[in-house]
Amino acid sequence: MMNSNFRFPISDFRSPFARIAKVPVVAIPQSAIGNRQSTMGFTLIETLVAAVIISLAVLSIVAAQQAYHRQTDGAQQTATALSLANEMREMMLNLPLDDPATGDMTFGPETDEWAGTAAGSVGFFDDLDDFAGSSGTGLTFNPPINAQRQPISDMTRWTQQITVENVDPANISGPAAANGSTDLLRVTVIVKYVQPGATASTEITRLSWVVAAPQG
Ligand SMILES: [Ca+2]
Ligand SMILES: [Ca+2]
Repeated sequence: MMNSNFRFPISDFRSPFARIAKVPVVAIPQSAIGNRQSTMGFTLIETLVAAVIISLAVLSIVAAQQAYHRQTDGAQQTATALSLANEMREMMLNLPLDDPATGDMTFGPETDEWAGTAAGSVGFFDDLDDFAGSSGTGLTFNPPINAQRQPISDMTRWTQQITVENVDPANISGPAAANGSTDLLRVTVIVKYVQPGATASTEITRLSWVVAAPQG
């Protein structure tokens, strides 16, 4: 018969979870939990600030690209304009100051050299002052022409404006002298361009040089 006084000492009991139960519990400060939570997402303010910074960066890049393209376009236009001015200069290099047939009798194209337009007459010109045109004030070529006096038909936005004038030998960069009054001719080629979206042309470059009559 079982002794009813038997008592199992509960302190001697060893359950399988006893070791786990003895693992010390480390308390985590609330402040640490709070910091960790703050790194797990962005507030609305942070998102807005980031969006503004990114927008400013994108705008800066776009502005820099536009400035670069403007600079590149300007350099290309200047190079093209200089090339067109040089075409004109090359064409005129070997022309005398006076007409081979009539001498200095006519400042401008001789009668049989003017066909009504600059483009139609330029093939007949055989002295420098012919380029003063029938009015004596110069000629305009649009489309521009090359050194062989042919129109460059795919460059209709470009214009060569040429003036030929006598100058005082003591002041070759000064005001023009009366037509036919000196043995020095100043030739000026102004190259203009109609920018995309514009209706009027603007000057891109100009080239000017002085030619003296041969001595003797
Ligand atoms: Ca002539
Ligand atoms: Ca002439």
